Amino acid sequence: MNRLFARNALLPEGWRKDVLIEWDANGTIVRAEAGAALPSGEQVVAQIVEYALPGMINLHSHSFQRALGGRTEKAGDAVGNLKDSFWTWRDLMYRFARNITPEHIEAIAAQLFSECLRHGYTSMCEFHYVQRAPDGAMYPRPAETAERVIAAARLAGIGITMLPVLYSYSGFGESALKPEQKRFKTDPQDVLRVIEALEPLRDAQTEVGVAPHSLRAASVAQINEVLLTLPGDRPVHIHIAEQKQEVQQSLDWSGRRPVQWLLDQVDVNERWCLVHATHLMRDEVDLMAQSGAVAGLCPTTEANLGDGLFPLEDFLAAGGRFGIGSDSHISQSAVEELRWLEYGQRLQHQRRNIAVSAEQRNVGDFLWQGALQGGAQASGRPVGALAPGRRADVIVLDDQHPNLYGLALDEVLGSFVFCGNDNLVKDVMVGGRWVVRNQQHVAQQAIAARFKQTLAELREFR
Ligand code: NGQ
Ligand code: ZN
Repeated sequence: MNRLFARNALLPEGWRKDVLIEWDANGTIVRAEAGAALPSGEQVVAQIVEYALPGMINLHSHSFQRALGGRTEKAGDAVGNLKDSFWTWRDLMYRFARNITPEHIEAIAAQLFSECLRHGYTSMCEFHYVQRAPDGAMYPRPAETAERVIAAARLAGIGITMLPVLYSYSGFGESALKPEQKRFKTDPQDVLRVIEALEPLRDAQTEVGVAPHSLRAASVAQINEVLLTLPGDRPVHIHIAEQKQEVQQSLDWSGRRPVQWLLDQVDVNERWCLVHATHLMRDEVDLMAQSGAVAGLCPTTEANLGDGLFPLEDFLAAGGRFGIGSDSHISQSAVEELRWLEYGQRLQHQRRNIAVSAEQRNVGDFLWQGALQGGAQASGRPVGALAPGRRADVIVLDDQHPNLYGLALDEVLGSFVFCGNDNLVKDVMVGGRWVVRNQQHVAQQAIAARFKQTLAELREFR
């Protein structure tokens, strides 16, 4: 029976009581009504839960980096001022990417996706750039590695937006790729070929967009060339203004900052997700907010890599849209991203309760609902709300956990997002199918065994 009865459910308009959710055979919600009667008699087959909310969208993922976790947290040989930085981390990551196989890519992604599901995410946006073989040749199947990541999403049962990456240069001004970037090399024609090869895989759980890696790795002319051919409704993601050095290089080369430069030269609109956008001037904040693009914020990775803090308060005041991603996957928890997002702002401004609006003063509710809306927009898929026409992507909280005892409804998300470190996500449904039951992923053992084997094979990468 395709129905769920939630004594409390988070609808777009807020928490509502006695919500009956029904979906069709394809996993799309056909009904989500508050104040419904508890199904009785023959209909009691409905499942009854206490707290149901829409699963979160993870709008920025490089899934293979999950296997690097914990292995880059040791200081290198600092010589003079050459301290560890984003760029030294990137060298390690490149070395790790050098020899991974399509099988490894699939195994790591499946593990990651099962973990993301257990921690509240029901959709991923995969910013996918390891597209060539270790020797730099194209695989016989141009979408080989992208297909592996999609296969992993299907195995784990998570929704996915695959974003094949355009990656041609090592820096501003079209400088040649470095040898260690040869597995990433694509030009507009390569990317369009991959997108075409993925076309038959598009379905209710799978969308395909594109991702110019950054203004360092793709030129404006190339970006516009790809956009000319890509259907107008597909999402477009780009890394931008993450590091101060990148902003400086952009200024040196073009006289403009990266976000200024992009907004000047390219039609950036609602289909765009600007990932990180950490280092912005006030006018860039306003222009970016006005563009309708989503800010793709990845607080745990941005902290881990020493990026800086996004000007969230100004951006929200300007009407900007945001979503969250776990990027390098140093964390797989939606709660942790949202918590860090707010805490970064509190530490910076030395105030409290910053991610709120006049209409929504509960920080947890504001963050969860905001990241759902922005994430759904960035994913290009009908997700992020318990409403007709959206996917039946639902997480159920553990109402037996002490952190949820004795709370008013408008305190539930405050506790979920800010209180303690236990995982309160108990059951997870994607497209109407349960994929996490009682905190266990349904294919956890097989997926973990393959991941363990993969890590054993990738032990030595330095
Ligand atoms: C990436 N990650 O593509 O994995 C990047 C690092 C780069 C983040 N930006 C590489 N967090 O930007 O050149
Ligand atoms: Zn990234």
